[in-house]
Amino acid sequence: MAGEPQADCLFCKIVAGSVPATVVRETETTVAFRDINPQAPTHVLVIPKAHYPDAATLAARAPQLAADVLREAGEVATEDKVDGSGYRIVFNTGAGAGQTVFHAHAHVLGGRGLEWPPG
Ligand code: D5M
Repeated sequence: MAGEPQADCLFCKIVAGSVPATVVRETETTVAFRDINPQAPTHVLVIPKAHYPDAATLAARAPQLAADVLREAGEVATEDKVDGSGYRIVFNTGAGAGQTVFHAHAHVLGGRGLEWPPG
């Protein structure tokens, strides 16, 4: 069923606490934790606690939860003090775009200059 925990999902395991993560924020519906392979001084992942495979599916099936993820991305940027200099919220969607974990997540990147277009 949509949103149900998946036994083989790494981020569901982080939500459950069976895989450790450096959690920076948690709400009733979301968790934010530092990326294990940071690409910028601030590199935090914001995930819904419920399992959806990607951001588009999350937005279609649970729009309030998608809004929660976006709001938390902004809160992370404020807490890490990268909101003033500018930051990027990225949702890699599909393997061809670099998605490797198929549990919806926002990358929050900041603390350095960010080029456009991204690679
Ligand atoms: O992003 C998936 C991201 O997940 C990638 O930047 C590494 C990160 N990752 C993988 N395992 C962990 C753990 N255990 N903790 C924290 N971060 C992790 P994607 O957009 O799917 O490529």
